[in-house]
Amino acid sequence: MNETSDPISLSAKALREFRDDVLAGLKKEPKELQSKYLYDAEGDELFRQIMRAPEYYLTDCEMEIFKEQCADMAAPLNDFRDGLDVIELGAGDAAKSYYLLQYLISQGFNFTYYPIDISANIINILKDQLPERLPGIKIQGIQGDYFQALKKAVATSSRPKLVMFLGGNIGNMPPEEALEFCIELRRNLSPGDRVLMGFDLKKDPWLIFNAYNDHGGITEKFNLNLLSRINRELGANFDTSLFHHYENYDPETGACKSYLISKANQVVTIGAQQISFREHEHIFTETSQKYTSEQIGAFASGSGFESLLKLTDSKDWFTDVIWRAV
Ligand code: AVI
Repeated sequence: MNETSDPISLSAKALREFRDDVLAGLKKEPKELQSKYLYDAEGDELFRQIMRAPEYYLTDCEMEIFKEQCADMAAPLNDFRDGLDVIELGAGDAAKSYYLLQYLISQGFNFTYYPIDISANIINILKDQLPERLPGIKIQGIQGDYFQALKKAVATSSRPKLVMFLGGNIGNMPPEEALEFCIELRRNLSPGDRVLMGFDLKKDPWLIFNAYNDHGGITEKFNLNLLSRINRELGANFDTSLFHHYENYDPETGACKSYLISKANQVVTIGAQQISFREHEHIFTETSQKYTSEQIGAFASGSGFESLLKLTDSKDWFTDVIWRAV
């Protein structure tokens, strides 16, 4: 989930798409904005701060799994010691995958690491810095959209693959879309290939509620930054002090949803268009879906994978699973 949208680097096509999506979403009833637009340069920085917030447990839990259970994680890859492509969708700074890559090197695996990210900047940083920290690593970064880049990676070699999708990013898709994503992932792989995916688990609803309502107000800033981004890039005039962040977790469905709420009746101008908001009207901005282990198993079987391994952190709050394409 790392999208760099520095206005200077944003192509005309991407800007047009952004404007069309924003206007279409704000003309809907109820209003919505797509969560992928939360991640411009400001949004990336705010998300880095969220990951350090004491209430946001996801990163620490998954980091613990990677720091302490790499040997278990690598066991289902043993058949591929002599040749493996490790592909990471949305690699970011590879802070967690670093531990697995280090372990694979220490165990003499012959592999190439293909980090995929929408941000060319992130790929360049990884290509420069990772070999300093992991001498001997073979790395081929690919900038682009997940599946478009995955196709490129798959086309470059016929070795077995491990595709990683970490951080609970799959939770930012509604469940039906997440299943579609797994089906599309399977379509791009061959029988025997492996997937390593991180899912946030259902738990005490207060823990989840607080993770998206941190006391420092970083999540609120992160959410409001979407309106500031629309101001910056689309010439809009949102007054962010007239909106507030609201999050709601439903323990029945596992849906954790973020909204921006209008504090007043108001009219906002976006370029030549005017959008009206009623007092208390909401804009849906993001879903962060939580799952049970049974639901995760159903994703695997429903998309053509067999579950091989399930690792959890010591609190049982987050899980990384390994699947095999059947
Ligand atoms: C990137 N993703 C997994 C985060 C999450 O937990 O859904 C995004 C986020 N939104 C608010 N806080 C964190």
